[in-house]
Amino acid sequence: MNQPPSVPEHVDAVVVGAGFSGLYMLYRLRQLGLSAKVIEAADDVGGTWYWNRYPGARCDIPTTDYTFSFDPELEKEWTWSEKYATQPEILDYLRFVADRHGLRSDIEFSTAVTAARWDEQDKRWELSTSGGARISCRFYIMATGCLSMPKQPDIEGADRFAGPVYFTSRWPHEGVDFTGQRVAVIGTGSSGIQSIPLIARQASALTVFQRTPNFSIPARNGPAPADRLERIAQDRDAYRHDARWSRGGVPIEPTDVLGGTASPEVRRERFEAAWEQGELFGILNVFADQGVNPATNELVAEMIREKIRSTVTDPATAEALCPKDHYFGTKRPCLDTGYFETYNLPHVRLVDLRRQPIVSITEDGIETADESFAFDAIVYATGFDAMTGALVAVDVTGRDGTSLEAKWAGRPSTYLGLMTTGFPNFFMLTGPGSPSVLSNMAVSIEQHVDWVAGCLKDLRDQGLETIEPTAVAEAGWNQHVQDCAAITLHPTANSWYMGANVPGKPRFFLPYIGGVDAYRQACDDVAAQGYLGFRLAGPGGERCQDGVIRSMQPDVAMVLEFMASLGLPPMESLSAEDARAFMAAAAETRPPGPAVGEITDGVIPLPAADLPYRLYRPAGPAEEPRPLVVYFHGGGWVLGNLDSDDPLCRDLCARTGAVVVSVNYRHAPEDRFPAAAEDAFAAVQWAGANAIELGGIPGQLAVAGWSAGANVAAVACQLARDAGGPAISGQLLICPVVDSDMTRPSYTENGDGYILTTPLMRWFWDYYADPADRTDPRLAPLRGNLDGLPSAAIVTADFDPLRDDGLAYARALTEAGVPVRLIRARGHTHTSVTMVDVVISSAPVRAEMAAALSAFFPATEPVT
Ligand code: N01
Repeated sequence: MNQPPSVPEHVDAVVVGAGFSGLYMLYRLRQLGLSAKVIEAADDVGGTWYWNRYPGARCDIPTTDYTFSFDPELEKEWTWSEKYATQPEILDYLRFVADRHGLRSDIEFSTAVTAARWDEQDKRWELSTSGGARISCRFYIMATGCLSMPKQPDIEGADRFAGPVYFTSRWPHEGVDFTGQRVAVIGTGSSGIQSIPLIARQASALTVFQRTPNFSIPARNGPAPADRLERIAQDRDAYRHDARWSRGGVPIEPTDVLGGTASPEVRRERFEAAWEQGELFGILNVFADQGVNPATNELVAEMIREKIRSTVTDPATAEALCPKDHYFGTKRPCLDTGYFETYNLPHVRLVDLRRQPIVSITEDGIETADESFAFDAIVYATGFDAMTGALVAVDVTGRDGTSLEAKWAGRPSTYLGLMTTGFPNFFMLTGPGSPSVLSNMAVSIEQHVDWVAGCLKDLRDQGLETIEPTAVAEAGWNQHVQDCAAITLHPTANSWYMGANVPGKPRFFLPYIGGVDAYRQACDDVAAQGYLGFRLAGPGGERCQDGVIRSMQPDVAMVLEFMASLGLPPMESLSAEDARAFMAAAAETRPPGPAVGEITDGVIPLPAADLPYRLYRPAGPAEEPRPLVVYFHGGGWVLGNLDSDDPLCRDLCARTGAVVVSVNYRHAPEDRFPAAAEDAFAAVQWAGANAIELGGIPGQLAVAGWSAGANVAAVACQLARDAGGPAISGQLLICPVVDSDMTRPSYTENGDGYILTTPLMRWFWDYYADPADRTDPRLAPLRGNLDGLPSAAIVTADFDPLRDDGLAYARALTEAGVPVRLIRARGHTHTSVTMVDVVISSAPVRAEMAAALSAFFPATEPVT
């Protein structure tokens, strides 16, 4: 073995990998005038397209889109021959790009980087290569691809087979002739599904070992689609721009058709159109909610299963090929050419490993629980250690002597999928936490390379040498990546997106699912904000503007964007009447909330006024008494009624199993302070006195409310204590108003843009109460006597002007000795916590509210 030379070669940047990303990175580094070297393990360029040469290998994004856009001349000179080009053609393309830009001279082939160590003294990376060389560089850039580290066979006896063994991901360059052979293929992901029909053409007998059936649609390959070619020809720049600002990196119009509300005809029509089109983003866009709503997802899934059943003639084989254990799209769907038809051939057999698992690979074949099979060759199409495998394969040691592998042992952690704390000047192209594999890789690669190149230029221009994310920024981004995934069905699947295909790998959703467009915006925002969340240092000084680039829940952001797009006048510019009419119209269009056992309306007869109420009884025997919750709706003492908070009341009822009585108290301006407060207390007294008639358990009475409803609920608790009853078990205060002091920071930080605004709060106050009354504890319960109040659960939302009201009340109650459970609605607004079945990310917050309510009644079990 070569001894490492004592003096390392010095360059500005080393790029590992000469695939799509490495080639473009080199091009941009040269443009910046930086010295750069690419280290590539293969003996040619191509990356994934160099290695994956199995029969039938193609891309699954139309090649018109799966292409570089940085060089318009390149686009003129290269024409793709097919809609989905084959692996040899894509490899030729990458060779063409490398030659056209003279990139090869800076690429060292047949060499791997084996170790990389950050030298804190010199602020440089020192790399060791398989050839024994040492290279010192300022910037170390991994362009190693997301699906480049083959998963090792995890099957008993895998090394025992005496015949030839092939991996789709490391296919022999000279090809394989299976003519007349008995062949086994293990694995039915994209690689298996693409290669099986072609292997079947040669093999005398082909046996496919399937552990999980996969969704696949016909690719309908052929000439590049004429409409797309025309759009590109007409205005290439506009087309590429649209791709960059699309959700997936291919310009398509996202549908707003929901599966549940579309007619059967529309459903069928949309599905068949996507089926005919044969494109990944088409079949993922049949319905707007198929990625988040199980019922809608099942509509698409079942239509695909119907296609499988109508294609495969043997019903048992067809059924075994129908995916049923994961939602459509949560594992990468495949595009195929004659895959399901292949099972109609007499020499092709499917072995369902769920029914007869592999016991062992043997010397001459495969033994399952039921049978022994003899084979001449075995093909493994068993996938990759995706997204992290290639990164941790190199022994990368960061600033504190920590290895990347050790840092990521619990889970991969990145800022923007580009960098990771503790590893200065170390960039990952399309790393975990970026859209990467969920997008058109060509678009995502260019975006990453452009961002890194822009960053390196900014560093140089500002006399800075190092860049590294902060722990705060990185944790915030990791959280955002998981928040985006959590509102989808993706985390439910045992997919390689989740790291679930590799035994022992931590289970985390690896790519960023918020969209190429949203992601690009986040990266641009980070740079525009002086590299928010990065620590930068060098002769030009040291600076760090720490922070989190996205802390709002993604579906909350979507709702706000939608609201902004409507261009509505501010609520406070309307009359109370018009504002009520608007609220009523908005309530018409939202989902109803969960079903409950029974809903009845009634009237509470009070001396001052009859108050309408709505009673929600949970499912179960009507005669069985339940805890009782008196609920007060939100609306600033001006708006709201029994309908306005109906979904929330259903949700609380269904989750807690309590009887919920929602009371419509009197409103301003018709009835100003203290009408609402007095009504609330009177309603609680009435409920306490009529608990049995209402189906409640005497002595198990809680109050709850949202916003101004939480205000009157809190006031009712104080009045009940002063009056010596009724006994209240607990108070659930959701984003409460507790004080008239509007100088707390949240009124400024969150004063505008989150539906409830500071001006709107003023409008509410002015309608409800004279300034002279606003320190009265029946209006500002924070100013009241807090001793001896019932236990409280207080919900505060991060993006709520009232956030600090809730926090102040929680603090004050605690100081007064009242048990308080603080529920932080992370990333939420004042309204989003109540948006049942609209804002999916608010469901866990409501689950916590329900748990807190249930805990007020120790004898009852929460309904799960
Ligand atoms: O790998 P996979 P792939 N015993 O992980 C099975 C991209 N790609 O190479 O699902 C038995 O998807 C495993 O079963 P299960 C594309 O993004 C794109 O096919 O884990 N079976 C599964 O069926 C794709 O998603 C293109 O239960 C075992 C299969 O092997 C990604 O690469 C083409 C097993 C692996 O499927 C990976 O695709 C090719 C075991 N021990 C790839 N271990 C296109 O552009 C694993 N399996 C079209």
